[in-house]
Amino acid sequence: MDSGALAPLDGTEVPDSKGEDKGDMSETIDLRSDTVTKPTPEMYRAMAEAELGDDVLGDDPTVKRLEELAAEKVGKEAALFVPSGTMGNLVALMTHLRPSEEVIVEEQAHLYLYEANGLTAIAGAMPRPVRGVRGHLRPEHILSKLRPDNVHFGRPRLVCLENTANLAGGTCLSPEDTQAVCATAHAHGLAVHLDGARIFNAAVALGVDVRELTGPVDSVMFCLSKGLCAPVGSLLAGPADFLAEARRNRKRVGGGMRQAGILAACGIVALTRMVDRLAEDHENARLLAEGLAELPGIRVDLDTVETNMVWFHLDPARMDGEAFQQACAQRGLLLLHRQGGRCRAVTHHGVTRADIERALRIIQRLLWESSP
Ligand code: TLP
Repeated sequence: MDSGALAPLDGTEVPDSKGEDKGDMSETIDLRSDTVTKPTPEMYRAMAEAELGDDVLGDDPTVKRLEELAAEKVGKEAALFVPSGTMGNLVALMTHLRPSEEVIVEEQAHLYLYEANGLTAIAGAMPRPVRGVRGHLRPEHILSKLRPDNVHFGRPRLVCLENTANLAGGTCLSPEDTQAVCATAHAHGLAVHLDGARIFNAAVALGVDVRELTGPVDSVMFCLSKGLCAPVGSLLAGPADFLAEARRNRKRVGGGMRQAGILAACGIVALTRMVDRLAEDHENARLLAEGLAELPGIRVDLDTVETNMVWFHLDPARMDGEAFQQACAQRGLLLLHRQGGRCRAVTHHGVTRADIERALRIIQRLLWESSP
């Protein structure tokens, strides 16, 4: 990184704000999530030109093209366009499980903690959470949750993976580890669903074809509306008979859309044009993480910064997390404080290297001003 961007603070220096972090709010830097990305100009053109039909009647050619393209990209027989990642996961759970069956899931998984309990409330499943390694399940975690067949127990049916693992820092699960955990699950009669909301970030970071990460799983959900910049939409992919049933479950939860080709058109641009550039987001996240690691009162585990997320810890003795989030926002920097000083910043298409350098200056100055 540019060494001038962030001079070390020894407690006596006043960081050079160059005016950017005081009053110039013309450009807000939004690091709350990659979900804030807007459609690209090419997407707007694709929307305007999309051929449309009623997709619930099977008539929308653009949705069909997107579903075929998506299935091919992740190496599955079929795919289904759904409005959100949450619905994609929910429909997958409804299709894999009957009520009361058990799901082995990492204890910080998004579909366990951040999807309003659709897992239990709608799919009727029983979660069996287990702490993994940097957000990922290994074969031994699956084995630790298996119990002998007994009238007292529900039946284990499904393992859920998440790649990248959001709450663990955006960490990747490698092809080898995916293979190993799926082999163990399958050997014990369990299916595997992958929440691959950011699976293309993982593929780009690991330098592998995404099929190496999706091949071993039975179903995969991935999002178009995060780093890939589409305004709306996710895909659920898997075997054709599974997808036929999933289509019925999507209808059941109100996810049948009509002229959805207008959205699918953006999805086609997302999948064909926006994947390779994710590497830029990963570089910016690294720059941010390394800069933050130099600041007093902030801890970052640099080993977890593998993709476009930076989770960091702000020492509450230095500054309260909520106050930090608000003060950053007042200076034109949006990021998220979760709890207890745990904060998240996510890089994406709308954020440049210069934005990251400015973000670091804003935080540096804020911490300097709040120092005792
Ligand atoms: N995650 C959002 C928030 O819900 C936290 C974000 O800003 O990161 N799986 C994973 C791993 C996700 O991170 C998300 C969204 C989803 C599923 C759900 O996708 P959507 O928002 O499309 O329902």
